[in-house]
Amino acid sequence: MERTIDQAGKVVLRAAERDGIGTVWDRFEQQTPQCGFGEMGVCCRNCMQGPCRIDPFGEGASRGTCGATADTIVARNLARSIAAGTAAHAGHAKHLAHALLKWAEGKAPDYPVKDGAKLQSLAAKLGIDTDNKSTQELARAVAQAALADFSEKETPVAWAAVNVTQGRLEKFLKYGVIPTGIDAAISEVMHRTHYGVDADPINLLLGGVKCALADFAGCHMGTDLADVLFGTPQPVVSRANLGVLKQDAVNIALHGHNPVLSDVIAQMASEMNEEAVRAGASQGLNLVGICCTGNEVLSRHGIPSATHSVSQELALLTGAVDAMVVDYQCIMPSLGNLAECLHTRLITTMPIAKIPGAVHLEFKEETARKTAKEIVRLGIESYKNRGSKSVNIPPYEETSIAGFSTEAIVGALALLNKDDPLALLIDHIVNGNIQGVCLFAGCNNVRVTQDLNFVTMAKELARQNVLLLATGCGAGAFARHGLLTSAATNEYAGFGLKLVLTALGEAAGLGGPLPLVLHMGSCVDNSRAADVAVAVANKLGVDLDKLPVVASAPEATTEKAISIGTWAVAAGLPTHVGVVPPVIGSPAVTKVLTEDIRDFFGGYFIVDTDPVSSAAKLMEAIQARRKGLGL
Ligand code: SF4
Ligand code: MSK
Repeated sequence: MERTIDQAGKVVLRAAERDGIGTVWDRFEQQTPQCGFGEMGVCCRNCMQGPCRIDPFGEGASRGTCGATADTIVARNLARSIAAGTAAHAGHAKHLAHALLKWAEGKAPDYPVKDGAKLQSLAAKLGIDTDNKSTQELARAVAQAALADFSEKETPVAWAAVNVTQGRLEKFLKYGVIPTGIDAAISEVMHRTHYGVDADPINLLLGGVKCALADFAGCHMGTDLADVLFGTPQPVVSRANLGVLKQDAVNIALHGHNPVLSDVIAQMASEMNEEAVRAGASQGLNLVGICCTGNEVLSRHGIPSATHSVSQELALLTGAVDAMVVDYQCIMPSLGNLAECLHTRLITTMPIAKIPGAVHLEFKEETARKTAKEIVRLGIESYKNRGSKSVNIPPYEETSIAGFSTEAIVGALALLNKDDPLALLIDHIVNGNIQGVCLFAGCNNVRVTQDLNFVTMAKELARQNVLLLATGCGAGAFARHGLLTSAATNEYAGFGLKLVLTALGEAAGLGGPLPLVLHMGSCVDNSRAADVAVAVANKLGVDLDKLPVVASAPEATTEKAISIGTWAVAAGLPTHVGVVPPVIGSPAVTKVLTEDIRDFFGGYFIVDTDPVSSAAKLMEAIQARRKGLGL
């Protein structure tokens, strides 16, 4: 299997092979063949009588030592994955809530509210009285409301309840899946999957859905609070791929997730450029992004993205990265070894995420700018150590237009219909210029030729006039292949889609269409796509499960992707996954996820590893929804 279709990645991989340096792809090969029990989800380690494994072919054990069946074990494992994904998104959101609260209390002066209008509208949405309140008072009230959403309470998690349609909320209440605390939902999953608690697979799956809705709340809170603190993204033109690294610059890669760290470093960069030049870097300081941190700083500062997800090691292997600064999530431990072999300083910053081989510089909101300065200085020092060592920067980079927040999309629509922006989108869906909407999300996965599924599916769907949105490392895949550009719209969009994107792009002064794929941000920013769908549903007076809107994670990897996929299904969307998740050891659970769950929520999983037939299945789902609406 080819490792990647990305030209830049191929160049660095060839060099790594020549030099005998192993990467994620080599380590994956060493792992194969992987354990079939694990792959099918029928291995249980939830107590010390285990590990137990069920023979899915009926020739060996059909129950674990305690009597758990394959159905119970698969459902328990899935619920635990959702809880882990939720914990990650929720941890990210909680971190932002603390930063906002500390600023409101005068303890973190480096985090002034940047988008006061968003703070106002967010407070109003949460039912907080905004009259005669200063920005500090409102910030404190919103941060307290956010933190209150984590523990168990009598009422639903606010960020889940206020961000869905009334119909969805009623459905969630009916099935008992509305969470009453984000952390409480995570802890409930850990409790019910402990030895000897919940054994009913359907009940366990509903517990997983409840936790996934806590994940939705965490994602939405993460987006909202980041916008309040750092500004709501607006379209920005930048570049993407390893070619954005510069030979004669101090290259500092920002990797991980939370803008609490990366945005402050981005704010400091211009102040420290001279220092880099004085250290001998004629091109000064060059910040680049990796993974979702890359998406955050791209959307708000136009900082170019070097790479994402499965190819993160390749950035270091260019030899041009002087420092890589990380916070948490999706950071491969292998970066520590690589950094030790190169001149690169890998800098960890969070007490919960230390990596052997890295230097740890703890980042605290109270002293954010000071620590950011120290971090950048480490990068400058490291550049001096690079000396005359040769670098291998592949000459590949693409233009990428990002920053399509919900507000930016509505703003673009308002250029053509200022009184009723959404009506324009709905008209084009009704007249068929836009057949439907597909949100691409999630990571790259070493099991899939990097970017192949994303790119193939996007081209297939665009040709059939599907409006494409993207977040996370998926958006990065599109960036690497030039699909976040007007040129891509001209080349790949069907007639109707091109018509709409051209009218919008020209009204926005782009001199051409909007990009083929609208980059909405990082993985928490899937909430932005949900907001667009909820607004359209409310305007049409139908629930989300009636809309011709689908989602896809064609190269999913992380537990976060599992939680997002689950809330997308609960929101009523047909949701494609291009990697077989570890559930097929239970035909019953597999059937619930791909068929029966539709009777509960309207959404369902489509699992297909072939990008062409996957696109066809999503198109089929879109057509069925259109038919249901009488279109
Ligand atoms: Fe085995 Fe049951 Fe323990 Fe799981 S919980 S390891 S199935 S005995
Ligand atoms: S970083 S969760 S590899 S999208 Fe959000 Fe990328 Fe997936 Fe991590």
